[in-house]
Amino acid sequence: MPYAVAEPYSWPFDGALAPGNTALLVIDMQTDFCGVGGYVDKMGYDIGLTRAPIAPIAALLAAMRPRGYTIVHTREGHRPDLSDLPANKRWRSQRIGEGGRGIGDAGPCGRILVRGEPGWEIIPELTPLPGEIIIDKPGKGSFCATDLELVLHTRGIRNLVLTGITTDVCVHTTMREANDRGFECVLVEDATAATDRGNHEAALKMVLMQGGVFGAVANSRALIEAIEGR
Ligand code: C5J
Repeated sequence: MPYAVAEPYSWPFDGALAPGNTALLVIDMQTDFCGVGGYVDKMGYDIGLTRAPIAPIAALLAAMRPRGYTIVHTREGHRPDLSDLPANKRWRSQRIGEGGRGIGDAGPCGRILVRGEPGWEIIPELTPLPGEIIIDKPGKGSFCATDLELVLHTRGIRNLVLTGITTDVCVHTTMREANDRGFECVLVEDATAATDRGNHEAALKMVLMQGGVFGAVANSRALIEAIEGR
């Protein structure tokens, strides 16, 4: 059975790891979250932290793409008319943004987290290939107000490998949403990152409680070894 070495249990729970039932989720690897001049950069956080997962994600893509695994990329962002941007989300973002600029306002990479703007694009290092699934989401979770669940069920996906940024916000929210929907989740510790190292560590620890309350935690090397059958 192809299990990956993981904590607090070898993943997936039943050893059923296969291209037909497993998807790689690459969450919000957008310029606004990890690029120079993007939203996170302009809020004053260290994009060295949010860029750290790029190489491990690229390694997972390199292992999973040729074997036929489903690849799903997500982008957090809002309609240009901001009709899907709750007032409280905008207000909070303006409290911390440089010069009072928040989501929807103009920045060095275009309007912050607005669909079609340069900052909203997925970074060039992880550009989706033709045919890969892209989910545009207005919220932190990837299941809220999207068709992700339908797409995964239609493909027969049961296992989710979660990567991307940020561990404590969009990745965790997505993992919790997925777990409650019956998906078997693993969070890849070196292929995720937060804007705060302590929050990343805490988010990993939360997964480990209660026998794996939301799933498991593994590193990219262990997953690649399982995927490659080593
Ligand atoms: C945040 C995300 N942190 N992708 N978004 O606002 O985690």
